[in-house]
Amino acid sequence: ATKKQTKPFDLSADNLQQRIVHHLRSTLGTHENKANDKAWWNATCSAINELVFEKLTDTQASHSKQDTRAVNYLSLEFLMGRLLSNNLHNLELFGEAEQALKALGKDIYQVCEEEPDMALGNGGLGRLAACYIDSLATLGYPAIGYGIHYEHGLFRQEFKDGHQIERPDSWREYGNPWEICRPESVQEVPLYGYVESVFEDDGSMRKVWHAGRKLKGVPWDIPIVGYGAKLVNVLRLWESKPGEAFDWDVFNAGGYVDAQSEKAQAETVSKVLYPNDSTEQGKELRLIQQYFFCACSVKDILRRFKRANGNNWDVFADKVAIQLNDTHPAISVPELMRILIDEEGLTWAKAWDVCRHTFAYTNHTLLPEALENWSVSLFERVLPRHLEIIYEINRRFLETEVEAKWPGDDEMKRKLSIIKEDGGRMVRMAYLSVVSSYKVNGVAAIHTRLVKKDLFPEFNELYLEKIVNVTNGVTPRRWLKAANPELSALYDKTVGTGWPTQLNLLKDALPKAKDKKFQKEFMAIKHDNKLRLVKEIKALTGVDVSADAIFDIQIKRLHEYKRQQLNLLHILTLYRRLLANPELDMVPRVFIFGAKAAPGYHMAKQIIYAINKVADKVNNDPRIQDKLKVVFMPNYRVSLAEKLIPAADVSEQISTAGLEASGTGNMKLALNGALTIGTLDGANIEIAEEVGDDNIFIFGLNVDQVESIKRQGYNPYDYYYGNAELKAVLDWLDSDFFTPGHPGELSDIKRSLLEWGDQYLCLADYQGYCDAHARIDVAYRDTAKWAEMAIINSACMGKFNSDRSIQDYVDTIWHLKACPLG
Ligand code: 26M
Repeated sequence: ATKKQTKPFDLSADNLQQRIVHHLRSTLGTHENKANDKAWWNATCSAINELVFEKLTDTQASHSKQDTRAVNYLSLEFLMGRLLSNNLHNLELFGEAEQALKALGKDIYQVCEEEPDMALGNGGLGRLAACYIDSLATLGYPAIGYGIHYEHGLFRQEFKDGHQIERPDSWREYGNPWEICRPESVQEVPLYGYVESVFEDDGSMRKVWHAGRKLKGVPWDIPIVGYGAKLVNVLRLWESKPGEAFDWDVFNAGGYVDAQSEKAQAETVSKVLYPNDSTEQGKELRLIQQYFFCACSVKDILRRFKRANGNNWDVFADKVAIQLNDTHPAISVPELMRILIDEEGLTWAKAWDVCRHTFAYTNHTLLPEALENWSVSLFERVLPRHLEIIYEINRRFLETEVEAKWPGDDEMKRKLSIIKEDGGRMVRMAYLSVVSSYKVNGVAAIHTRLVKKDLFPEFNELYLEKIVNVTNGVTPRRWLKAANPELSALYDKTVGTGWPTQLNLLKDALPKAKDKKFQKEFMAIKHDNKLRLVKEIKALTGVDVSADAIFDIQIKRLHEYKRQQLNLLHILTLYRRLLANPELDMVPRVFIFGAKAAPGYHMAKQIIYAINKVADKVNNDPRIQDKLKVVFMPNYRVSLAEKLIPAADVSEQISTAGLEASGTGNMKLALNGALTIGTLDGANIEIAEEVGDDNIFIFGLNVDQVESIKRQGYNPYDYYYGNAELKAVLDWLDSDFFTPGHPGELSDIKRSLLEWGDQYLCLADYQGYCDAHARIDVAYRDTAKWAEMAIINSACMGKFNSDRSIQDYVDTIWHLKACPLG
């Protein structure tokens, strides 16, 4: 373990106890005798912030002294979850804090429960960003995360009669102890207006953008404590405010009310996180949101660069790497070009050279509907100068690079143009990102292969070596140490305490996978975690479940390609079999779901409704003797994941092959000893390589088979008429069995799987999926064998440490030097 700092802080439990009491009284104005749990949480945060903020200052001083390359991780999403428990673990103060609070009559776990999740993200992409900034700090790399200080994170989900209802999330309603406002680093952001060409005396021409409006970006810093507290980086989140000038003018003209509405408009820009449902509505605001955040971040990066290096642009790319987390921040490319050319006076060639050595882009999805295209007319209105710059980037790209590679090939120019011409002119943000970046990466081996082969085949030919793979990872600090303290203690005892950074050390437990005593300990911990979840399930849904059943868990955003509906078809199959034969010999199963549907995604909401309706029936049917339970946990989020994952026996990773870029929940579940039932998709493939084919339940079509079946012309009716059980469960959905008095309420699901063509091949994979579940039923009965497999899964997850991912980024893309505090 790392040596703890001894001065100037006394980090004993006694001292921490005094600090907590001090903050309770002086910071929060309350007292031990009347403080509620929220106040105790606040006081505990403030107490450890004394240490965190000091280390933050030290880190910043040391970085500006060393001035090596830093990475700027630009992401519209950071799904941080709660910070107290994680910060305590990373400071190695969790035990001391537990003791201090205990002495004050408080349970630390209960105090931690008071913290609202920072839900500034949709799902995988946002949570990955959170794991990566944890790893960057842990490894001691200079890094800043840039994002938006949304007033409302992802909506809170409630169920009403089984339907999803969205409620606003107000994570900062009662303040947030972790953030520091930095008014000294406010940035101004122009929007709208027109571009003027100014001719100089020497005959040259420059462009001046006269903005129609100005916003102000106010930065809020959140300290990111690395494990072992070797350094503290920051996550800088921008809040939008009205620009400095306007409200006075309008106010003086007697327009106080108008000023208020313009203020409200400006504040709208950072008001709410967009749920990823790719609808047309709200497009303009989303573009402004992206530009606002990119403009603030790029200016902040330039300010720091100039402070250290003046106008020595030759070294810019040696000091600055900018990682684009998907195409959402891609407007920062034309923004940097604009500043370098229009404001700093660089030539196009020089500015472009700087950009091409600065930006790198991560692709997170192949789904065509998720690829960002902005209408040219919208761009022209909101960002006229940026559109000109994009045209020029495109012109030079087509006329030099494409022309050199495919001389005279106009079809190729049309195909690769950053501007899509047919069906409404659009800016293709993915093409802009590929052309402007020096590296492009996919997030799992198979995903990267498909990015090269299907998404950007011509770019891959044009730019050899540009597209690389960096397989995703997850932070073991949050997803094992903090979320599963009992299993962590068992590993400490078995392999030593180095595993939270050296996750490969878990392999040292492999020789014990067959050891009866170790198996018992491992499975007893699983059982304890399941018992805790049983209580949570009862509290949140009212459903009674038994910890002796198999806990089979599917937790992820709701999307047809992730195939929660396939899981449902299998549940219906089991239910039918049980009704036909109540004495059926099966290990009791609890199917647990957690998933939010994008508010505008009709079919996703239908699937939630169907699962809830089936759950109602199954859970209240005395005929099946509790052999089957179905639970849909409302409001799935990071803090709920931390309770579900340690209690899982089976991990559902059942996307149509080729469509889940990586998945990261699959890694967290296996790390906590769940066995995967999954397709050969995303990181499942690499998980199978690590644990071995005997320790994972793989089923279904692989990527090549999906491709060939689609080529031949897939017909779901072949499977419907060819499989009596499948036909029966689909017809069942069409009846009013699950929605008494309302026949047809669940018919859309059946229609999507038959009439509408079953785009995600659920019916093709149905039998294989049921067979894999039957294998699970058999395997679970051999308790020793199951324990052995669970241990192997957990112990073989070393590769999926996000520290390994970050080291891959450093080695192949960023080339940073670690600068831990002395
Ligand atoms: C689009 C338009 C408007 C608002 C939001 C969006 C949008 C936001 C996020 C679209 C897609 C978004 O995310 C894609 C995503 O989360 N991809 C996931 O990334 C994970 C981390 O790499 C992978 O593990 C998942 O497989 C992949 O689905």
